[in-house]
Amino acid sequence: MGGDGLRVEIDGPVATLTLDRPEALNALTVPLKVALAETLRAIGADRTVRAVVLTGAGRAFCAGQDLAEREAPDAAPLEVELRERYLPIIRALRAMDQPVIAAINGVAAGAGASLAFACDLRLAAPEARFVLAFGRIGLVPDCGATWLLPRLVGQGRATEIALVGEPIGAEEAVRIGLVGRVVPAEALLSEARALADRLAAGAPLAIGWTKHAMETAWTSDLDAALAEEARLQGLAGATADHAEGLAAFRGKRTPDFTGS
Ligand code: LHQ
Repeated sequence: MGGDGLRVEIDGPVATLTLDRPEALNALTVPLKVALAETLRAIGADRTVRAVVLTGAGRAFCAGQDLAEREAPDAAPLEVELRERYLPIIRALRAMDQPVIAAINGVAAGAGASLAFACDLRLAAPEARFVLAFGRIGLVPDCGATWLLPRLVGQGRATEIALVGEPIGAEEAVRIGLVGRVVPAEALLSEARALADRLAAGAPLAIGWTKHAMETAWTSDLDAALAEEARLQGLAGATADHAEGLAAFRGKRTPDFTGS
């Protein structure tokens, strides 16, 4: 795994993926997009990985599509590029059972902002900012931004962000619910790792079901959401991890969840 501008480090139950083209603010090229999609799919199938951190090398999180690459004569049409290169990344992030934490160390622009939106949790350094750069270059929001952003900040604010395109700084991002919290740049990765470790110590099946239930509830009515919760609770209640959680509570000890 890894290569082509993506650094992959697996340490115990936590995988850290670093977009690693700092000279171009980690802009997304075809090799990087392919590596990211393949890595996310592989990690999604790897039960030993229980949480993922996504971050950027250098001073940016990700500047979105590599604009120089788009000028190549053989560049694929935008719709094809999105369908074949970008959507597998967004789908993999949303489909994987493990929680993904974006550690947003700097600017997240265009598709780079969408990448951060598609993660489950977001921590930001004070230097982080979100730039919905699409409008400035005559494009529309993509990579799930029209779907993900309203779910994070509400339709009114999301529409304003998408149409006006003013950069959103770290503190404002926290205020509007786009980011969980701001942490000093030098502590960003260790804080993200601490959060990942905490999630990795949870019951993996329940965490995966929670992640998916939180999402499907948006597109269902209350009755359907209640029924889905009941169905998932039936599954969760039958796991060894639930029995372990109860036993640990009774024994006043930390549970040892195995994902079964
Ligand atoms: C870059 C990039 C970049 C290449 C900075 N590419 N080199 C999806 C489907 C298919 C195609 C179309 O689009 C999409 C969705 C999208 O992602 S559209 C949005 C694409 N991204 C942008 O429009 C952002 C472009 N970048 C910027 O506006 C600025 O660079 C930001 C605001 C991100 C950061 O500004 P500064 O901090 O002032 O840095 P800088 O502009 O000086 O950039 C530093 C270097 O990084 C510079 O290279 P150089 O060789 O001059 O040092 C830039 O050319 C390079 N770079 N973004 N997307």
